[in-house]
Amino acid sequence: MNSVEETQAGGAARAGAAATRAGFVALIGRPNAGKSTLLNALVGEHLAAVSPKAQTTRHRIPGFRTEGSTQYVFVDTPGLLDPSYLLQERMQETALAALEGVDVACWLVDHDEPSEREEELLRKLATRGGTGDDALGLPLFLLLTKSDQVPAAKLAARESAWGRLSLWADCFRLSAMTGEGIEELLTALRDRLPKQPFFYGPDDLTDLNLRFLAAELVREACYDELGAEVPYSVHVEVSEWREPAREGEKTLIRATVYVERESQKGIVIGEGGRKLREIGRRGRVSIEALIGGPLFLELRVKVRPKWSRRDRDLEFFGYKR
Ligand SMILES: Nc1nc2c(ncn2[C@@H]2O[C@H](COP(=O)(O)OP(=O)(O)OP(=O)(O)O)[C@@H](O)[C@H]2O)c(=O)[nH]1
Ligand SMILES: [Mg+2]
Repeated sequence: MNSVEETQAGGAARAGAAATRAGFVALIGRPNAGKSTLLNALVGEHLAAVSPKAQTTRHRIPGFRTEGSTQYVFVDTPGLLDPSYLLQERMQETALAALEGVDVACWLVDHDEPSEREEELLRKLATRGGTGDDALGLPLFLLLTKSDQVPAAKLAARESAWGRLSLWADCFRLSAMTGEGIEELLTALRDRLPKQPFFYGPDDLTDLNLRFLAAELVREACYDELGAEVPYSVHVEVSEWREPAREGEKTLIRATVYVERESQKGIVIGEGGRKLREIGRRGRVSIEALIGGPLFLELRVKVRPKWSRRDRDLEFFGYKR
């Protein structure tokens, strides 16, 4: 995958006579704020894993939306928190690195007021690129999410508490469920994107590969099916992907669900293999929607002790520094 900076440098070099606008928009915020749900709504495809459990996203997930002469490159990120073990540290690094080179950062909130740490980060971002007189500043949009489930009075109080920071280029009340605010957000973002050629084909939705996306959907199924703690110990790798040889045949995907302890392996498999079958069924349905055809999904479970706390395992699984 190209880094944002490399891609943007290429884009800028080709700019000039461009009649198009294109640019990068980061979605950042606390875990569970609704970033991945919004990314999927903006792109119109279930690219990013979503779950009611916090800390679902672990990687930078780009999703594209091309509309007429505008190309939005949205970047979903892991939720920002105080890391307490190595995987969480990697997730924070990934989220902050995803802000490099973006044109706009959307700060998503589903909570009432900023913490000191959040305020500090946002102030830093708002003056990104310099200090004093040459401060460039990253345009920050405040997105109050889940507006369909928050009473209007509460949303208004939330808006004024966050508004007091006086850092915002714009503010929106949004619901990824009803679509409230999405068109308004897109219009405001468009005006902030540089006039330059598209970075990707107009039909492209992401530059992530299908193996990665499929593994994420199996992991999402694990979040749905497994109790409180186990999903945090789950990593999924696709080991084999076989396209159908003939029309009417199924795609074959073999994937491994890694956990950290023998007891977790038992939980993932479940009595008589029932849990794993249900994870497989959910994962298959999501992946079939993504690839647009029938799938045979084979899962197995392996223990990799304490992988979420070990540097070498994290690197092996692609959680890069
Ligand atoms: N009612 C309602 N629920 C929402 C909305 N957006 C997200 N949710 C729910 O909020 C929960 C968290 O959503 P995610 O999109 O996974 O949140 P996230 O910010 O990506 O979370 P992390 O990846 O953990 O940082 C899920 O249960 C979503 O279904 C919304 O607009 N309305
Ligand atoms: Mg997410």
